[in-house]
Amino acid sequence: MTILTRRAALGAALLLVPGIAAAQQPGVTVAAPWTRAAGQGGTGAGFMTLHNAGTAPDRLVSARAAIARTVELHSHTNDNGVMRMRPVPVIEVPAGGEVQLRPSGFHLMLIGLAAPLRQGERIPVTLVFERAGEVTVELSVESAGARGPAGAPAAGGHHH
Ligand SMILES: [Cu+2]
Repeated sequence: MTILTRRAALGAALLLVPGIAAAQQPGVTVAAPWTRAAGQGGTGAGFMTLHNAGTAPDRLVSARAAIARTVELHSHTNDNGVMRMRPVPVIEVPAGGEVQLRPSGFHLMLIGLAAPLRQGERIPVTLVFERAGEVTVELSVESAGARGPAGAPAAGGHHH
């Protein structure tokens, strides 16, 4: 991958123009946020694609939702054949790139649901980015076994 070298080059470029970089940061956009039906008191998972049109990397540092007691950032790793979720402190969004939150990958974990997530509903969640600040999205609730958002293009597709 060339991301590390590109990051290094961008980092050097930003050092030359301190103060300007932040003002030029167009921020992060979110595509196809969705979740699965889940029961009251249980946990839900949030999935979406984070696009960073900016020239500097950004990081998702936290998230919150009125419907959940707490929202954690999780990764999903294959530990000798056993899939495990674990909290991560941040999710990196590369400059000029994107990161996907999806089943078996990074995701939001909505813990302690105050109400059920019912298919067809939309659940507001506020994402907090290091640079882009707060971005509120609505998770579209799909069926309990869904592998992706309804009506979305194939994985990797873009909404416009
Ligand atoms: Cu999780």
